[in-house]
Amino acid sequence: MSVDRTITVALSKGRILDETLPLLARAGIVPSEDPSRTRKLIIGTSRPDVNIVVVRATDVPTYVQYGAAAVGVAGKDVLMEHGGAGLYEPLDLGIARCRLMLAGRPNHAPGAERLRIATKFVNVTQRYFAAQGRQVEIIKLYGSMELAPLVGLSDYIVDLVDTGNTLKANGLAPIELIAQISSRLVVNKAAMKMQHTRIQQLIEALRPAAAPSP
Ligand code: PRT
Ligand code: MG
Repeated sequence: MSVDRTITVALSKGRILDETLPLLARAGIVPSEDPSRTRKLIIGTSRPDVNIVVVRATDVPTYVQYGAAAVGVAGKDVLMEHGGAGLYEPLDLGIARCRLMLAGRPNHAPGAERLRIATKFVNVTQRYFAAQGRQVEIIKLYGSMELAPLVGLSDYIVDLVDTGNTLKANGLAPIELIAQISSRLVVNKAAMKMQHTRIQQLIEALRPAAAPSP
């Protein structure tokens, strides 16, 4: 970990970027070009000591874990799946809210064999069913999970649900709530020590914009 004067913030395109930029703006941090339009991956900001990097949502914890970005914003779903090694999670930003759910066809009667669950959240799903002593077979997918029960690939899926429209459009229904999800500020543990003042200032600047603690 270098004693760097710059704080790099890792964000992902899409809803996290869209909902984080207003929070950063209130903390006085405005990107020097539109991160959703530029092809640049490292973007300067109105603060000479703060850069933004744009990475895949699932890669945010990895960049922060290894200190390539001192801080980042990631969904709790992504953090649960990553495991959180090397990360502090000081702030619930209350943005990009949704629910991680078990879902399936409403009248589906599973066979006698082990339940098959299609998901990209393999670790979370494994832990969820293991904690209940339920034996399942997990089928890893990278997207379009809703298709799996329709074509007989799986009995159920574990996926994120917001409005429920995607499930409904595919004749699926939510079955069990696994976790309430929102996006969190994550901080590299070593950076939290080495750049403590700078990072603590950033946390405090973002805190008023964040979700009120429940
Ligand atoms: O898209 P990419 O593969 O690059 O990565 P990603 O899908 O992880 O990124 P992105 O931007 O789609 O999601 C980033 C984060 O937003 C997630 O990690 C969640 O924490 C959060 N979030 C909030 C959501 C949703 N709401 C959401 N509705 N992420 C995904 N969805 C999808 C869901 O997977 C399903 O396909 O939207 C669909 C369901 O929406 P409804 O409204 O039809 O229920
Ligand atoms: Mg997506």
